[in-house]
Amino acid sequence: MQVTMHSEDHIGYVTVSNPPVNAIGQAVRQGLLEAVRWAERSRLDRVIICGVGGVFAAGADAKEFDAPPLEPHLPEVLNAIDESFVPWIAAIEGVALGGGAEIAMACRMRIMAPGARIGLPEVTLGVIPGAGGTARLPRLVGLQKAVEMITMGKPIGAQEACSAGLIHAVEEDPIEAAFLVNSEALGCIVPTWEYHAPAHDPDLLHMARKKLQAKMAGQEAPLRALEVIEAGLSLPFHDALAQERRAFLQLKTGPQAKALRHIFFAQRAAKAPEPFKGSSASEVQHAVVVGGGTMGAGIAYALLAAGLHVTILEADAAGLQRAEDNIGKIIAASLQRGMIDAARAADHRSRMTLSTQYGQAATAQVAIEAAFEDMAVKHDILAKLEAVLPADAVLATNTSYLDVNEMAARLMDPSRLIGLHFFAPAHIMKLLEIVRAEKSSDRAIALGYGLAKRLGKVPVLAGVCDGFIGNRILARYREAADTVFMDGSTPWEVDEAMVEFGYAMGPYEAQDLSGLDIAHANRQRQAPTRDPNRRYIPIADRMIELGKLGRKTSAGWYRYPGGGGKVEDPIVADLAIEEAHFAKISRTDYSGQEIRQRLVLAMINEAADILHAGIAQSASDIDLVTVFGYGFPRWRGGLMHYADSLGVETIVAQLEVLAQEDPVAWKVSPLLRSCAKAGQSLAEARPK
Ligand code: 3H9
Repeated sequence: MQVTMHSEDHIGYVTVSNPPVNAIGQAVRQGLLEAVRWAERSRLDRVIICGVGGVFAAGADAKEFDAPPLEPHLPEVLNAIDESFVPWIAAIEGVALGGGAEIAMACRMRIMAPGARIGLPEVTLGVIPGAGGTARLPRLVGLQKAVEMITMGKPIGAQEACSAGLIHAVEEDPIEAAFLVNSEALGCIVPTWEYHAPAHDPDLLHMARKKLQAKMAGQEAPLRALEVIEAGLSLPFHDALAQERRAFLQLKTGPQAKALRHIFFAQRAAKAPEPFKGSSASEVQHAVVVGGGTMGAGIAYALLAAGLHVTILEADAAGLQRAEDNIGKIIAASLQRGMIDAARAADHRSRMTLSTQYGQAATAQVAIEAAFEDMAVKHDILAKLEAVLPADAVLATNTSYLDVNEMAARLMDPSRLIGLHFFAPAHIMKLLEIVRAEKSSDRAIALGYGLAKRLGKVPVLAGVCDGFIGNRILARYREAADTVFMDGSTPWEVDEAMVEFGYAMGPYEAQDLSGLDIAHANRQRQAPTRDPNRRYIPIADRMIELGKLGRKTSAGWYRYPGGGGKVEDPIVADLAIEEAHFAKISRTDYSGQEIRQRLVLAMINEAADILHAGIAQSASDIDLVTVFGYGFPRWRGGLMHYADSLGVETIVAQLEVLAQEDPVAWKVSPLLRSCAKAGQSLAEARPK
């Protein structure tokens, strides 16, 4: 039974029981409808509805969204609650999200526990509220707040909900408080559907539309939600519901909703697979981070925030000072943004030790090396760590590109080394690539997964290769961008094309942010092993000669006069013209569509090779990497999901056309070919 009911002294208690989050599927809807009839038949004074497990309800069961909707539909269930002569009170603990919030809004009264959250996050799943949210919320909180909550999808806390008029009270024990509500007072509250809709406000709606067009470009649901709210203002309540429902059903089966559901469930499925389950990471009390630069400081902060004792090792006093400053800046920024309070900041500091003495690492259960990308430096650090840490402690390297097998080979016990590849800023970015070297033990990998869980990261297992999963795809993306640039475009045209695709910024602006010197160092490292038949684009090297290293030098692919906003730089555009001239290339004009096609195909082709070689375990892992580490638009579902939406056969055909231009760069991945031949999607493909 997913909805249970009982009564005591004319008060009905209805409990939604579908753990862990009380998602509202068909059985819950049916149970609620029966509860309405039961309460009316029993002539109850009131019904108090809550959820089991300290959660009210996380919304409609998104697992049902791929199938046609089954009766009873949530809008009719909620109308029955709203229109019933027995008043319902929502006693909200944990979360009331999406359909959960819509149930609460159909109740006559809402009481929330102090730590609970309520919201309509449907747009984050590519849909809009489909059970009256766009009609009931504006009636309860006014147009401005409703537009903000529905189009941005961000839940709010109990106090804010109370101030906004969405709920009636904040109480430690909402069920007890609902029991104590005076019957007469309850009887005076007007059912939500009888409230008047707020007045139409063209200026407010215009501003909201402009904001969404800028902030959520490309995404259908937020703008659609706005249209539905607006149209609903001038319609009778039930007509407003009907037009909302039509839009919800249409979006639910559309590509963006499918893509967002895919990422939602892929993220939740990113857990330790069988041999790596049962990690001892929960026992990790003390972690070591070697190197307090930007990366090391971010990692250290993430570990501190997870409650660990953290020792940061640096080479000398200057290094220690830099580490302290870097971590201090993160703590200050977290304080400023209200993410932590002063007590928590003090607690973080109390668990942090800065030292140049490796002896301080002697009690640690895990050490993460986050030093300079130089193999000799890494060997030296890992050897020192191995000498002082307990024999069963796990060693990890945060290298972005270097060979983890080579690092392991110098250790006395290579099985204890794994890669833990964090992404900058490491305390914020969700992705964690767990790199399995040839000799990494299952136990060490399991600890990586366990640590990811404690840190709230999305773990993805990667094999050893240059750049692992993410940076290897990134290298191909940049190579394709440079080729397009040299052969006819400008960096700003390339960036614009990719922003139109859905990236927050294009490859050139992003590189300006991270610094051109890092990619340069990589190119130099790769030079001896580079395929001599592969075309090499020298423009980025010219940028280094000119001292254009990105934002840090106020000039990179763009200029940043006075450290401010970006400005196109004709000198940079001229570099491509010069290099094309030297290489005797006649340049072509690429359309935005052609640019996008080349850059995205290059990534898909490389990702297919990565999957084929077993560097990634599944297409869905690559989706997580691209979305959570590299800004691939979430609403496209990640790189491989997007590829499947294009169709593998189409991709192969398009790559074959490009291969006529350059058979080396556009050599079709064998995995793509075999999938096309077998009529298989990339989601179904597994490493060879
Ligand atoms: C909607 O409501 C539409 C309506 O307007 C109209 C209807 C007509 N469905 O995240 P967690 C699963 S749209 C199915 O790891 P947490 C999740 O997959 C919906 N399953 O826990 C996982 O399963 P597993 C609007 C769901 O504590 C387990 O629950 N609502 C759903 O970190 C635990 O989840 C939303 O968008 C769902 N709706 O976070 C809210 N939600 O154990 C979406 C969760 O097998 N949910 N699961 O891996 C969330 O934001 C978070 O899950 C929540 C808990 C904050 C609730």
